[in-house]
Amino acid sequence: MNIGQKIFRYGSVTSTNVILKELALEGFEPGTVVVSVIQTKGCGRLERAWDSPKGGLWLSVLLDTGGVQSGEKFGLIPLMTASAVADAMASTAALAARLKWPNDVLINGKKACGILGEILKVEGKQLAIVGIGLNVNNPVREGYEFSAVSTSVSEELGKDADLLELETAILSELANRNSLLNAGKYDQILNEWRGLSDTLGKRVKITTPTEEIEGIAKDVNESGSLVLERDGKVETIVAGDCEHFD
Ligand code: BT5
Repeated sequence: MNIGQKIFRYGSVTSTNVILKELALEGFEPGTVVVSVIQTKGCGRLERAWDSPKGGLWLSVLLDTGGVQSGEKFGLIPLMTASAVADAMASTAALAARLKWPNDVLINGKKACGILGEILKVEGKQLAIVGIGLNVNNPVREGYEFSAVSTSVSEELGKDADLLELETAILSELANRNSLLNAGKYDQILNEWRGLSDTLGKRVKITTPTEEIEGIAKDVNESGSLVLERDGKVETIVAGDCEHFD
């Protein structure tokens, strides 16, 4: 099934990722999409809350990852999804988005979109759910710890954007990259991400559940991990929160 051939649309759900997981377990095929006007319990990574008021694009996509040759390549899914969102924003809203490792899409240095990837097995089939939260016509709410470092498409454009047009473009860009992933064209995914990256070349601080690491972001490796240079030594980081220093 093509991505977006079956789209479930809701006014309100807890989390589109949670609903899509239920649908996947019921047997709905890869390519199925869940979109909701609001989420009452939108989630970020590490069970953090994702603010999801009306006006944003909150969606999840069930991906077939049957062609992926090894589990470590699943780290490429957030990267290819971020590139898909950036390309869709460029083509539909003429916005030049940049990417922050591992899962953020920035406009003018502020987070406009977060991505939540999850892997699941249904009847022996390896699938992935990718959740995309893009602030579109919802001005970022004030009073949150993220307010000052976040933005939305409408804030950057100075006018509202067409939600459906953005959604369609994102699904089509994601379908292209999912095909690359299943065909083993990992370099193409990585090179595109590198070209859109705002992280590479910068001094960064990475916070993991156990430590804080500062260094220069050198590259992403073939499994999407960040390659960092610290005190002349090279380290790879699989997951963490990244802060950019200028
Ligand atoms: C993410 O997590 O950035 C992943 C967000 C994924 C959301 C989508 S919406 C559709 C699908 N369904 C879901 O339930 N989730 C996915 P993380 O990197 O952990 O960032 C979370 C942090 O971003 C929070 O702790 C806040 O500081 C901040 N944040 C929360 N809501 C935000 C928003 N609307 N815009 C910008 N930043 C936000």
